[in-house]
Amino acid sequence: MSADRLLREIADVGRDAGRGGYSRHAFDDAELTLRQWFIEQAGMRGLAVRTDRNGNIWAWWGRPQRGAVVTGSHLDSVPGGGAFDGPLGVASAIAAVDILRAKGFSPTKPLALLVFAEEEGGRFGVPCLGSRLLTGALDADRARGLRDTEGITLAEAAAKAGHDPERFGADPESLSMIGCFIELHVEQGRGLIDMDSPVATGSSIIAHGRYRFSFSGQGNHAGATLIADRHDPMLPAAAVIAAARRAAAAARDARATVGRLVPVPGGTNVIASTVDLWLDARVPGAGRTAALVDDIAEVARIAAAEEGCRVTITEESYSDDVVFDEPLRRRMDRVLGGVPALPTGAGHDAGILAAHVPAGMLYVRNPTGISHAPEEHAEPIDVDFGAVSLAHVLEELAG
Ligand code: HGY
Ligand code: MN
Ligand code: MN
Repeated sequence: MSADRLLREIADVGRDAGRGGYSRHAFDDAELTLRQWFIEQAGMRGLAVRTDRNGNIWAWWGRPQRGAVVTGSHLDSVPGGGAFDGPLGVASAIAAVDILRAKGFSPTKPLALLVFAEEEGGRFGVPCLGSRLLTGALDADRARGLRDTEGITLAEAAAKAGHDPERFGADPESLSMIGCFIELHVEQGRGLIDMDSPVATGSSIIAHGRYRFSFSGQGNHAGATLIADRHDPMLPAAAVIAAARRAAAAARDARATVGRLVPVPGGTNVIASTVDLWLDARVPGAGRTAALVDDIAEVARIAAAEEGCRVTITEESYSDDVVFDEPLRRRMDRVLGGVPALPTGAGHDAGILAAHVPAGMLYVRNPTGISHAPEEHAEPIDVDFGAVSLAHVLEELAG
């Protein structure tokens, strides 16, 4: 079945009527439906399916063995995300198996499809949760205690979905099964449009971190409290949002975003008592993300003091710059007949795995260049070209 048709099969799962696009988060109904869909698709193809201790789903073509060629991505989305970020890589992996089987290919190396849990961190806040747990990059106790906006812990959500959260943790046995990992992903930018190419390989991922700024002041009445008597945490929060943009604009190739801000209690006629905001900061180069965040944190402290508020700043996740395995990338490039190599500012599970196994990425053209929004897109002809390209790469690596 073509990747485009597979995507159409799940096109109605997790639509978000309020935000637009899709909201599919770890172990919520939509993501569980997609997990079930993947397990059924794999079962229909005779792939042996097992879910590892961290909730990542493996589908084996042949007997599970060390050193396998593994390909996959994720099924969860950001809130109000697009249809392709994650599912395109999963659908293309399934379609690539069909393409290889149709041409009578049988792998001489073990080959597996892999779907990672909570790549976006959209529910529990830590991106690439499944691959970080698998590789030991995230402490299992910390993971179990992560809470969503309803206060539900990851352990509770995973248990409700039938997993045993006590088993979370580094899984060297599963990691040793991966000889190399290839992730196909919709491009999150306009590179392939500008270069007029349907696919590209991935060269690198820039460093990125997530930081929680918690401001506390004095809740009060919006009408009865004079300005001079206020300790309004929304003011230092506003200063941070503006400072993030200023600092990133002033630094080479830096990005800083505040996309999420939660005032408590959040009443129109109420001065907030606390305001939490999350900074997403990404700067290539050792130490540069931390330096950018330090500058922004200084603004937060000064603005909080001026308003008689307090602030705490917590790093919630950080990943260093990643350069993908160049011999693997060159091998992919040769098979694809010479395609662009794209750096990216978007994080991926392949980026987490790259520290442990040869990892590579294959990007598919996105005519809007927009991602993490409903306008994210890939044309059916490029979607299918991507799946054929992935099949060629898998044939080269597992043939
Ligand atoms: O945030 C990212 O870069 C990725 O989409 N998780
Ligand atoms: Mn994403
Ligand atoms: Mn993604």
